[in-house]
Amino acid sequence: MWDRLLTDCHIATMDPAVDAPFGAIEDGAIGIVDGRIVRVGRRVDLAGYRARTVEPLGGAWVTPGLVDCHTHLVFGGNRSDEFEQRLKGATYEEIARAGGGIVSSVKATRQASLETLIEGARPRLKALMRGGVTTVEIKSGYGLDVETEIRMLRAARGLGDSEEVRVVATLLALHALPPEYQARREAFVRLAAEQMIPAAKGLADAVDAFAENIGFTIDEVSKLFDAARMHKMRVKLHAEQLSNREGAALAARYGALSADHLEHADEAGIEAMAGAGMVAVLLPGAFYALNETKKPPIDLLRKHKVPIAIATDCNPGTSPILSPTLMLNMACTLFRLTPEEALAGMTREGARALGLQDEIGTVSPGKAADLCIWRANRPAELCYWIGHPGPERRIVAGLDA
Ligand code: DI6
Ligand code: FE
Repeated sequence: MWDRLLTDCHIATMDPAVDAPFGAIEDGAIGIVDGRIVRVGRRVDLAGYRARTVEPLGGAWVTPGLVDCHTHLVFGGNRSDEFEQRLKGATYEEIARAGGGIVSSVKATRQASLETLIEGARPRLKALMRGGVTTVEIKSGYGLDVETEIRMLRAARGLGDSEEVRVVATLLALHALPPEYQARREAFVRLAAEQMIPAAKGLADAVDAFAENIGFTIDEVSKLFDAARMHKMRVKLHAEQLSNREGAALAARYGALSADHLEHADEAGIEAMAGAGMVAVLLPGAFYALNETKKPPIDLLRKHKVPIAIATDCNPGTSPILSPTLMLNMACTLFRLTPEEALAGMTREGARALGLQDEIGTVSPGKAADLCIWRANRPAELCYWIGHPGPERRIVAGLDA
């Protein structure tokens, strides 16, 4: 006897084994036991099974729960003042060099208690959940000292413990150089490698860095990644967002989960990513908010069959975005992804970018029952609306959330 049988629905399984656009099964049904999907198929084929509750969904579309695989959801304060400065003509890089940018969020974050960080982030998390998110990655990176980085990771964990959402926490150890290390870059990189990583072990699932002219050099990132490797932690990298530093190739050498942003990536970098089995995480919200014009090389990613994930990059500086479905739209409108590619980017490939591809990301037997139920006639509607209100219901681990 199954726990639940969802029936009278269409399913965008996003499972490549289902040979149809969106892996769609029309007029389908889903069996759930102990929080996991046990059977997915056509309604007529599942009609003989018994379940404690049988729920006809009135022709709704069911998708995997959305996966937001790149956010900086936890931070103190916000940066609406810099938004105004940018509107007057200042660039993101100029503001950063003048001591604003990431460093201004660092000041506010260091002053915030664990509770303030959690309660500040909760409404943002709830907005993402209303939009359909069932798994979210949250990075640290606004502490830039051991104590505050750990507090941020605890805040991420605290949010996961108190809300119906899976949280994956990432130590963003090299995000910006804090003011007290201005003339001592090497010492800061050592602090990150030798103290932050060991302290974050067990709390963070992966280690990240910002390879950029206003961030860190390839050599500095290598030192961090060497330490991550020593502590058996996976890595990922903010790469080629504002310029090409050959970060994608570096990440590939360390077997990274993903390289993220990639607007300025070249073919050599993309080839290296393909060879390492990495995911390209594209962040159309940051591209939009910074009014960028250089798009990530989508055709090269397709040519080399690098999986594409899409995420909000929710952060106070370059991507103050709280809507996952808006990212689906922007991935299509700004980056010319197909709706199927965009939805795969926030489900199957988002899961892959977190190393969770065997657990979540498609509606397939054996995976966790993380689902969204949408009142829609076609899956492309999820990408088509600007300002979509979100799914009618979310199910996390088989339970209504
Ligand atoms: N790239 C980004 O888009 C964010 N961090 C990063 O490395 C921006 C973070 C911020 O401006 O606060
Ligand atoms: Fe980011």
